[in-house]
This record gives sequence, C-alpha cells and structure tokens, in this order.
Amino acid sequence: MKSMDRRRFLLASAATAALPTLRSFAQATTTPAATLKLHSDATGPRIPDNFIGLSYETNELTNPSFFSMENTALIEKFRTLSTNGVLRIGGNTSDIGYWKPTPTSPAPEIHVGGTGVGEPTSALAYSITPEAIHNLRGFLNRTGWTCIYGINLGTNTPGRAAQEADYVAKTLGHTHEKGKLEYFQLGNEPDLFKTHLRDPKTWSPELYMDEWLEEANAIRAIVPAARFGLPDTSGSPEWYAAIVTRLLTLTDPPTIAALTHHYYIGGPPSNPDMTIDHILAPSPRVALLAHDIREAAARLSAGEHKTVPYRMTEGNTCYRGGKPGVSDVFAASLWAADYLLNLACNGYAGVNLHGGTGEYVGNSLGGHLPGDEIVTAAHGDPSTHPHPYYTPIAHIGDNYIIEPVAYGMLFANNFAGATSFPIDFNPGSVNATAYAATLPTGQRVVALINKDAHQSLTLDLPNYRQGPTLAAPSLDSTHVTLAEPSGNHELSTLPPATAVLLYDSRP
Ligand code: BDP
Repeated sequence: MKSMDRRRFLLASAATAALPTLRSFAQATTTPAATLKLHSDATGPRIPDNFIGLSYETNELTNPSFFSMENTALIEKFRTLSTNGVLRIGGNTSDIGYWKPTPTSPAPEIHVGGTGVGEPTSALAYSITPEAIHNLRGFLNRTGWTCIYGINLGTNTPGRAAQEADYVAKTLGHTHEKGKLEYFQLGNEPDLFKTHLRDPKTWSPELYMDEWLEEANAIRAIVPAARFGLPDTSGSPEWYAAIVTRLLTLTDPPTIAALTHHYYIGGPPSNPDMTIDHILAPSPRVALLAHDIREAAARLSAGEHKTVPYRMTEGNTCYRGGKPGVSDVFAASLWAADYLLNLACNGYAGVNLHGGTGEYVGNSLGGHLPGDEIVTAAHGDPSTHPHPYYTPIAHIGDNYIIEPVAYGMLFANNFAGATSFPIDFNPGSVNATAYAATLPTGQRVVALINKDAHQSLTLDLPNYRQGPTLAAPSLDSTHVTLAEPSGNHELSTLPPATAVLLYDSRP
C-alpha cells in the first residue's frame, strides 16, 4: 500500500500534528532490548478488507432518520473509520423489538422476566417499521458498509420473524447477490436468556437450537437465500461446540455464513477491578475464545465442505455501557488497536465494537447507563462524556465525534487487505505486543503496541521506517492523535503508551 493510500485512514485533524520521532524519545533509563523475528516467508490468515465493524442496538431503528441517507454527519464518520465496514444490528434490545409492517399492525405482548438490571424490560418493547429498513438501505449505500441484521428470538414468533426477514432481505438485498445484507442473526447472547427470557433450570444450547431451527426454517421458507450467523453468545465456548455438533446432524441445515461470539473485557462499571491497568493487561481469555471458535468453525467447515468464517460481532472494554475514565480515554485506543490486530492475525473475519446512542444502549441494560452514577458521584458532569461510555462514535450535542476507542480501530484498519505472517516477539518485561503482515503491494508492515504505562520498548528493526503513530499525552487523556511522523525514520525506542506502524523501506 502506498503511503497516500495509508493516509486515507488517518484523521485529517490529527494528520497535521507534528510528531516527535521515536528515536528522540530514547530515555536515559534503558530497558533491555526487545527481540522480534519476522517469518515473512510463511503466511498466516488474510485480513479481510471489511474487517472493521461497528455494533448498534436494534432499538436505534426506532428513529428511522438515524440510519438514513439524510444523516450525512454520521455517514461521514462511518466512512472515516472504513469505506467498506460491517454494521451489526442487534444487542439486548433485539429481543424486545417487534416487526410492525403497517401503521395499524397491533403490538404483540412482549414478556421479559429478570430483574431489569443489565437487561431490558417488557416496558421497553418497541416496534421496527418498513420505513426504518428502507432508510437503513440508503445509509448503507452511502457509507459503503454492509449489515448483519439481528432478529428477535427471545420474544418473537417464527411467523413474525419470517415476515420481518422477508422485508429486510428484499430491501437490503443479500451480499452474495451484490446487496447489503451479510446474514441474519436470531437472538442476542442466547446463553444469557436464562437470566430474563427462559427458565434457567432447563435452558441449554440444545433447547436454543430447537427454537433457532424453528425460526430459521420459517425464514428460509420465505427467504430461500437467507444466510445465518450464530450463536452470538456472550462468550460460552461450550455453546459453539454443542451447536456445531447439532448442525452436523442435520440433513438440510440452514446456510451458515459465520460462527459468532461477543467479548467484553469485564464489568460492570462499578467493579473496582475495571481499571486502565486491567484493560491493558494481557488477557488469556482472548486466546481461549479464539482457539475454541476456530476449532468449532473448522469442525463445521469440514462437515459442510466449505470454509465457515468466525467473527466477534459485539464487544468492547467494559460491559453495561462502559466505564468513564477507562472506556472513553486513550487506554481504550491502545486496547482496541491490540485487540483488533490480535483477532485479525488469529483468523477472525472481523470485529464489531459496540456503541451508538446512549438512550438505546441504556434500554439494553434496563433503562440507564451505570457510568452516569460514577461521574455524578465524583461531582462530574455526565453530559461531557460519550454515551454509552465505550462508543466508538459519540453523539454529543449536534456533533458526531470519533472517540479514543475508534482511533485504535483506525490504527488496526491499516492491516485490512493484508496477509499476516508469523513472528517471534519477546518484549522482555515490557507490556507490549507486535503483529506483522504483507500488504497487497508486497510491502511489509509491523505494528508495535507498547501498552506499558512506564517502560519504553527498545527494538532495532533495520530497514523499517516509522509510519502512523498512535499517541496521547497520557493513558487517561481524551486527546488522541494518529499521525504520520515528519521525515523518514527508523525505530529505536517506542515510548510508554504508544503504538506505531512500521513499513519495510527496502525497494
Ligand atoms: C451486551 C448486550 C448489549 C449491551 C452490552 C453492555 O448484548 O445489548 O449493551 O452488553 O452491557 O451483553 O454494555
């Protein structure tokens, strides 16, 4: 990729910032040099062009002008993040939304149990109209994005699901037929239905599959080209295993387009362990989830004689709407850069970070964002923070704003279209990660992410010059820059809390 192409991914406001060269950061107290061995003659997974994704609550469709071609300010921000990303619509509110085909269609009875803490309630049920779907198509056309569309499984009937799917498929068109709909998902985090939607004593992956198949088959009967992603669990690897086993017993299974799961580092916001240090610490769970979904996808692929991709369809730093001072600051940029590249080099088809409008993410949690209480208790003003706190694109006043977590997405998006290759990286005592890939032009790119709050990373990588650098005055700052350095520099020392892309400078 030529440097002009890469510049496309940089934010205009940040691109003019004068960055110090990494060599100039070299410090008096040196940590032992890290080692990095590049195995560029071997190939790892290719990172799809549409790797970048966002996840929004289905409840956003209540306001048909939000995802519409008139919402030019939001379209511009989507295009800043990617010109061909994937918008996933779902979340807890997808299980309390009902299809309302005409203005006079009656509202069905929606019953949700549970406590309403961290989950929606019956009173928050809402309708989805043809107008919202029609406008969504215009929004997708203008952004260049495609869509994963979530349909209610928790409080729906197969008949209503099929009617909605029919309208959505006709209006969006399938991506395998040059349209905008990647696939449907039925139900959000069914592994957690036991808390508010199903009997906890009996709920299981097997019962879920009975219900899922009934709804999926009703949809296929009307939309023969329908494709599905599943199970969209909150994690729960034992679910993918059981679901794949069941799918492999079917003689005429619905078409499976992807296996999917969610990932939040932890939560809720009141949890004292949800700190900047915690979100930057290495997480063994990421590798475990990757291993388990890859195994499940391989089993399904072998059984179906095709390659079934896997995708992280909803996630972020801290569940229940994010934590002020952790989810909405520079630490979240470094987390996202690392997390996305980790998944990219582990063969994931893409990553959808969750966000959107505060009210609707609030509804997904029972009607409010707990982060507000933390800000208020500290005598702060919640209105100065993004809502939800983890959202990649915030809506503050009349403006849409690219938040710190989205800078990490932008950084990682420089790997889109590239083919990863294996490396041996030993950062010593520094909390740092590295990823490497070959761009379609043949040029190699290395990402170094120094998540360490205190230690610099010292590394010699001859013939690689410094590209876009992700930096901020401090880990808890909201002033993030992602910018090209001035001049042509090789790397010597990467300062604490900084990430850099390095490009092979050989002819
Ligand atoms: C996920 C839900 C989503 C919530 C999110 C959160 O799918 O609707 O908004 O958690 O807790 O589990 O922030």
